[in-house]
Amino acid sequence: MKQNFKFDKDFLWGASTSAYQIEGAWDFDNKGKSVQDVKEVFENTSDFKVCVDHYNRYKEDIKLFSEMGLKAYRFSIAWTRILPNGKGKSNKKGIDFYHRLIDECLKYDIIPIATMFHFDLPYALEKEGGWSNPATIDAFEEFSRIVFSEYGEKVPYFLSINEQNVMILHGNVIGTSLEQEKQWKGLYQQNHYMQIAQAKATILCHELAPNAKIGPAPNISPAYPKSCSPEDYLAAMNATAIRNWLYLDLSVYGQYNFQAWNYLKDRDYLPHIEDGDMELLKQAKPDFIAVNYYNTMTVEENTNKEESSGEYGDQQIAMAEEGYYRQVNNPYLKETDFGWEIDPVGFRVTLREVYDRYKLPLLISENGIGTYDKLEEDGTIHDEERIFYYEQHIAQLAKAVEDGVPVIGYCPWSAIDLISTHQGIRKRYGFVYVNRSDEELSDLKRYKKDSFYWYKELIKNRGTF
Ligand code: BGP
Repeated sequence: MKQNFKFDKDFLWGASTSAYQIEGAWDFDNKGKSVQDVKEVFENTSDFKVCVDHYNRYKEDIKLFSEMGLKAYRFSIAWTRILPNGKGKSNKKGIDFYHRLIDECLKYDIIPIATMFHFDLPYALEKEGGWSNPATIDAFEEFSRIVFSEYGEKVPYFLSINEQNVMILHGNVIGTSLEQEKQWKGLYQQNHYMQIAQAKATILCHELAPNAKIGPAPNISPAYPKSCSPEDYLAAMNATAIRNWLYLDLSVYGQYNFQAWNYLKDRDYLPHIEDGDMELLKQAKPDFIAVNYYNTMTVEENTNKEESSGEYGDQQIAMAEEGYYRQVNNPYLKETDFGWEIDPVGFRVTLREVYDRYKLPLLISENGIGTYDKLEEDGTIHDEERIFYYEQHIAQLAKAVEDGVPVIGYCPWSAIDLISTHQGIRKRYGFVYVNRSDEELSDLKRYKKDSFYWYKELIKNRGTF
């Protein structure tokens, strides 16, 4: 396979991680507990207490990223390191850690891209109602104020909230909906509050860190109709409105997508909206959209009353909605070992569709494949499946750029092995292998996978291969 299109010199070839999946040191240096620290992990998977110990080994890791040639590193800031209780007294040790991390990136000319909230709500706030309590909006504003005043001069790109749509639709799997909200109506209220919090942070960023840019980071999956029947096409429209545009229309245009709104109304899930909320949402103008892309959906008409998301807690949530859509497998697509459909062309489709709707520059904040990697006796890891996956996706990314989509950068998931949201460390994503398993911490030694050398070469050649 060949890819001849040369990306712009300034294109941000990067890689991503998130605090609770990589840092460990869950109770070091006054860090407060987050919902991720208290959640019950799935059977036979690691908890998030040590992860790959990046908190203590960030220097070694960033050195490796620099050796790989990364131009950008997307990480997340743990709210509970900055404000252990989610609000109130701040923690100097936590604030200093991210200064050190950012400075270490800058030392190697790696551009820091910071996500402000990546699934790790402070547990102290969760106990007071979490995102169901509007006071969490004020806490997020307080946290944002510290983030922008501390790091706003050094960090050129902030991502406000990671995958808000996944937190609403699959919060039971990633552990973001714990005790508080088990009902759809309540979840859509949370969604509204989170959007308000995000809008406030966006406005604040422009005020306090005028040189920085900020954008939301949803997970976008376009929907294909299973057949060319008009009913299936309509089902695809319903599915994308409910899964994607509900969120992005609020973040970018400050308005509820009318198709999603009709669904919320029909199901009696409409949120309560305070006076002034919609004006505030409109006032907040993101500078770009960060897109996490893994796969697409394929859907068909659904007239079966039995097939709906129903009660919260069912793992099938959002897979089917009677009267709207039913998700089905796509026979044209292969799957990863973990059952995720692989759709490189869908990546190009996604980028075109998102840009067409919102006309904002895009930053790919996640894309990648979870595999069972094997450390060989001689310290090598032959992850050709990952290389093949990236080749196919980068080729489509190049086509999207050629189509005219302005893409600022590509930060695949993940820079280094870390703990998956719910499938442990056996599901590896990194360019760097970390010697540990779900059962044993071992020595946590780092090894370069074949994909590490491959990505290095690709970056050097500005995306050609
Ligand atoms: C995204 C999340 C990441 C990450 C990735 C892979 O949804 O933003 O935190 O983990 O997906 O998913 P998983 O870890 O479930 O394999």
